[in-house]
Amino acid sequence: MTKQNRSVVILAMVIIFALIAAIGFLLVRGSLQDSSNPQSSFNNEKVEDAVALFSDFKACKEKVLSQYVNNSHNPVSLPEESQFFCWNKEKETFEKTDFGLTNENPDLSRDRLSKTQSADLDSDGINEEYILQGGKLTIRGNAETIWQSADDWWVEDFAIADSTNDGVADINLSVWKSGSFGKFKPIWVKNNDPSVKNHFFIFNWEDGKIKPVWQSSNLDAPNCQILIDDINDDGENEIIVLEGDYADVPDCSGKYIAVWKWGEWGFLNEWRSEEGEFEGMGVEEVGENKCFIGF
Ligand SMILES: [Ca+2]
Ligand SMILES: [Ca+2]
Ligand SMILES: [Ca+2]
Repeated sequence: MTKQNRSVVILAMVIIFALIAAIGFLLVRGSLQDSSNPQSSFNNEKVEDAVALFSDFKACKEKVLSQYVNNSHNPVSLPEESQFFCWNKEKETFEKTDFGLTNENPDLSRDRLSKTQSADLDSDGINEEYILQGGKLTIRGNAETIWQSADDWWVEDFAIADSTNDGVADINLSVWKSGSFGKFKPIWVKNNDPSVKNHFFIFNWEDGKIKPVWQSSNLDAPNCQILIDDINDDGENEIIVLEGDYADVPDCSGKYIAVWKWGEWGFLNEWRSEEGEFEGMGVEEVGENKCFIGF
């Protein structure tokens, strides 16, 4: 090799080494910037590990919930911008109604941390306790735990009432979980989207056990709160939900109030409010009417 050739080879090696060093520096810098942003790990759609996505979601959720610790058990005084919606029999629709303010109604408190309901759904004459705490629903009876929601679910809210109008009280859950389907996905779906989305699940007691009755796939908007009541006085229950926005995840803040009704195999949307900001909602009897309130 001539002296000139040797110089060219050395120069080429120096250039290649400098390029590798520059690329390496940029890669390291990029990954540090990513990890320094706490949101990035949750929003990173490229992570296809459902377990990792759910555990990120749960950690964020617990962080958000801790902000509500101090005021979670206080009754809510209705702020001035509260909105009342009542069924108008003549027009056959829900209408925003001006009733002025109702103050300090403890039934309207929305507890973001825990919620307990008692009901005898297995008809043994003794009430079971349905306890929601830290994203987990536990059913207890005779001082024993009868059932618990899955570890890879976050239960946002629940309601015990006959949502399917078949005369049997249902356990209705608003659940966050990773993946649109459970163990069995429809054959026409190639890839199960692993992102954490909100679902509506219904369970019943059957032969002394809790059995799934109906489970939605990913909902278009998350249900932050569920109420079940016959809100238009037709003898059948409606489901009134406080709909949030996936953009607010891990928080769930109300943007719309929507009324749904059980159809033959799923829920049909009957009505939706205009966009607003609702911290919570409640049902209240106003004269002969039953109205729901967004506050
Ligand atoms: Ca019972
Ligand atoms: Ca039912
Ligand atoms: Ca009804």
